[in-house]
Amino acid sequence: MLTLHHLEYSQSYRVLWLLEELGTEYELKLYERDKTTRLAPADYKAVSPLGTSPTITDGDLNLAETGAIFDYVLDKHPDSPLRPKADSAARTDYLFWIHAAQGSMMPMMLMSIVFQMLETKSPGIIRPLIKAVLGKARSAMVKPRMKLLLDKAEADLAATGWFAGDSLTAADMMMSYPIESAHTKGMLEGNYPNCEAWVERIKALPSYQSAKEKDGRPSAIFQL
Ligand SMILES: N[C@@H](CCC(=O)N[C@@H](CS)C(=O)NCC(=O)O)C(=O)O
Repeated sequence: MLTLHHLEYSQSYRVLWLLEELGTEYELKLYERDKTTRLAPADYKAVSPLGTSPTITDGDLNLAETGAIFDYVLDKHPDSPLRPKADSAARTDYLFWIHAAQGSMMPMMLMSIVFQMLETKSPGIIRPLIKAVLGKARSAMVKPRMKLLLDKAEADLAATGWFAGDSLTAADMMMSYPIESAHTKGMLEGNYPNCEAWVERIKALPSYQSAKEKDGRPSAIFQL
């Protein structure tokens, strides 16, 4: 049976949500973060090929990377509407957002976290210099790219309230981590009503709620 190795406070909740929405049978193994480093503990590192969460095992298979896990699970449910068919009208938007989530939004979020770490952990004497350099990188790259992505998300959600087609797909699930993170950071307030409404829409879904219950903790956004 498929086992989801789920690290607390991590983007692994998206896989949990996918499994709950599909109503498929699976086993859930919860792991706590290392109290000092906040990274995955040694037993998690041992089970995951990259040491990162999410990771699934299924018989001899051992698979990391959220996108790869989504495709593996969806391949086992070929008729699920969560992945619009190749010839459907929703397919292009589906492909765009499922890849933009991991390929464009998550890297910007990761850069923000790393910049923040560099600022807080750099020695006091050079901190003002580090802050000034990182501030420039933020203004030149991170903020404008995030704005373009959020503007497009806002425009695309206007049509149906979903990222691809007129119902929930795996693209919405993949986008949940970056958009909820932006929401938690106050980046949506005032400017992105469609994104804010979408956050409320996904939170109301029974599968999202049961995933959060199984997660057992509020998903802390922006952790490495
Ligand atoms: N691109 C990877 C990123 C995985 C990742 O960085 N996961 C974080 C949790 S949000 C993690 O495992 N952190 C703990 C660690 O690196 O030890 C994916 O989508 O699966």
